Amino acid sequence: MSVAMSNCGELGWVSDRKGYRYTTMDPLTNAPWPALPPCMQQLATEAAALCGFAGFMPDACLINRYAPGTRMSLHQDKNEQDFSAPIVSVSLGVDAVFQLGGLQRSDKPLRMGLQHGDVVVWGGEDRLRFHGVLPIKPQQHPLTGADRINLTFRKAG
Ligand SMILES: O=C(O)CCC(=O)C(=O)O
Ligand SMILES: [Mn+2]
Repeated sequence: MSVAMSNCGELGWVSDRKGYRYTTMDPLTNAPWPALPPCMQQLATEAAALCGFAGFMPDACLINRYAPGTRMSLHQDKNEQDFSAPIVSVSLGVDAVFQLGGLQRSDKPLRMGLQHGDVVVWGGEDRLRFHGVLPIKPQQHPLTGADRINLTFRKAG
């Protein structure tokens, strides 16, 4: 079982039999991705600015849904055009353990507990750090049940 994904914003991250890429259209509906709600864009822009990345304007918001037992293995976000823009990641629902590694896959990652409402920003010299999420433990959250929702804001294009 893997993480379920959708998107909002101008560009969406798609991973399917044809590989992975950013697209302007949702391949399931053949329609553009829903617009990024202004309040969400504002949250991402303000969080980035608080961390020293003024003027961050995301054009992509990946929505990941983690059911119990699902994980995201260590990876780099490196399919965006411009690595000077940070990544802003918002956690909702049940708790998770985030792994923040180094610039080599073999670097030992730090483990950080993430709870509903937590926001993680990484950019600058840390933009290409490996990161991932350990398998989600069975638990309940009043808003999302057993699931974790993660919103990842990026400047992709
Ligand atoms: O779920 C998370 O906290 C991280 C998600 C992530 O790294 C990604 O979608 O590329
Ligand atoms: Mn990532």
